[in-house]
Amino acid sequence: MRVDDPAQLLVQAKQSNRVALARLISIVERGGFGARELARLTWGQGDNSYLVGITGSPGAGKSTLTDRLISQVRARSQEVAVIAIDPTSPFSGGAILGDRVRMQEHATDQGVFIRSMATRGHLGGLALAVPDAARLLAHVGFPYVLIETVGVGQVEVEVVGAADTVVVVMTPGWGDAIQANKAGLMEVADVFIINKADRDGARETRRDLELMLEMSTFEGWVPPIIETVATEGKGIEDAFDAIESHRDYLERSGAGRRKREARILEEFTRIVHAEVSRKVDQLLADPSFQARKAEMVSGEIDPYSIASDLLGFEEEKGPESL
Ligand SMILES: Nc1nc2c(ncn2[C@@H]2O[C@H](COP(=O)(O)OP(=O)(O)OP(=O)(O)O)[C@@H](O)[C@H]2O)c(=O)[nH]1
Ligand SMILES: [Mg+2]
Repeated sequence: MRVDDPAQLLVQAKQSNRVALARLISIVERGGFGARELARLTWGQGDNSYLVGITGSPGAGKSTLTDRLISQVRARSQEVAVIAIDPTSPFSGGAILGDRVRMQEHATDQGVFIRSMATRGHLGGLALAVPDAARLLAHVGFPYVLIETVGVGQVEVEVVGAADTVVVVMTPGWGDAIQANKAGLMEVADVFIINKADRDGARETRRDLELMLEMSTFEGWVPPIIETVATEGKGIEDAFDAIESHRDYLERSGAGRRKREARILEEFTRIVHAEVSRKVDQLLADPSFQARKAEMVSGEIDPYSIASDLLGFEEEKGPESL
């Protein structure tokens, strides 16, 4: 047996073996063959799990808030897994340590699994690693999965936007609502949290948000705005209630099922893109291409022709062809 055999680890992880689960997350993180094998093993199950995405600007208090939400889930005797995505730091260092410290209260609780995840090795990056990780956690039986990510880049917004409920965390002051709007977070938000409401400016942020919401159109669900002071545990029950209300809404209206279907199709598209890109890398590394590269560089043949040959495409002629 391979040390990192996904099937074997999966059996162990389902028996609440946290070391095995941590190893599986590392497999997801690395991407490649192991991650693909794992995706095959976990596909199509875990529909009973609820995925909550928590995003917002750096330092908004996402981890502190997540820590408090864990307590809410645990108070209902449910198990919860948390993945904190760490897309930027080159080593699994600072940010991860910070997250761990902030969620340390739960470190000895067997019903809580917390992991930071970096996705640099993964060819599909964040876009594939996050759904892979969420599916894995659902598969091993966590009814609640929380994903924390900094909502700055387009891919991150897309990824977190695929969660069942998307929580966007802001802080008082005039900047955050505008930044969130620019980042495209307004379209994916299901619940807004104004954290650090102990600071000045919470009312202004609420007003900014309300104005932006007035200019948007909603079908069925209007995102509520909840104020919290995560460090003091204030407003946390309201925040959790808002998440649960959104969940009820998704179930009642059928929007939840549509969202999940859209998520699968989107994931599929990403997988195809990643697979094609992997194939292209293989072709470019092939020795037969190296010879042609010399012809291209010396001006004997143009790059378009080589690209067509390489990919096995017939060149399409006609006004509509790209
Ligand atoms: N005053 C105040 N400070 C808070 C509140 N919530 C969190 N903080 C503090 O804000 C800082 C950042 O909190 P984190 O929970 O790490 O924020 P984050 O959004 O997870 O940060 P990154 O993951 O690094 O983007 C910490 O020093 C917290 O103690 C709050 O409600 N009020
Ligand atoms: Mg954090």
